[in-house]
Amino acid sequence: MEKDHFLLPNLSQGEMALEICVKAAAGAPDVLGDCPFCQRVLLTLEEKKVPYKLHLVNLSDKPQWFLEISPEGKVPVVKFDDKWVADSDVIVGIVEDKYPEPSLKTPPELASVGSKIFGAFITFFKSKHVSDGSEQALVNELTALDEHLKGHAKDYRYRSSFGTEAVPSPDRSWPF
Ligand SMILES: N[C@@H](CCC(=O)N[C@@H](CS)C(=O)NCC(=O)O)C(=O)O
Repeated sequence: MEKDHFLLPNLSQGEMALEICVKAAAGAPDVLGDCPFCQRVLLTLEEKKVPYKLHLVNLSDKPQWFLEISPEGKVPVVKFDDKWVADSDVIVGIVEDKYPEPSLKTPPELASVGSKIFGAFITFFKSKHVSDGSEQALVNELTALDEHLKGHAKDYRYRSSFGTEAVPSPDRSWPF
């Protein structure tokens, strides 16, 4: 299933939309699936207004053309200069280099903010004992992030170019 997304009203002559393969929702081939890695890349493209062409891939029944461009069978993959590139971290890095404005780079001093949440969540999720402290550890990490966000509101909010609503930067709100 393919959809064209052209956020810019017109592509300038010779400008190509990036192609991106992302996860389709289970049982709904036309709907974007619940892959946070894909969503991170899409948010980055949206914020930078990079035009893209979306390929929604059914990960339960991967088509052969997809396995040829993504041998590990993972999404997202994005085509840069005729080469398919995997891994959201790598993709976002390339997008940042190619389309620097607006900058979504995480300042080094903020790189570790929220980085323990995912691990704490997994520990809590797998916990077999209510009183093993994993719930409190997760609450502590979430509270620390909340406090940080409250104290750094200006670093995380800016006026969206789509309107007046302030939205968080996708990269800086990424907790993994
Ligand atoms: N490290 C990769 C992880 C990508 C990943 O694990 N994607 C999942 C979907 S959320 C996937 O494609 N899984 C393959 C499958 O479900 O068969 C990234 O950051 O892009």
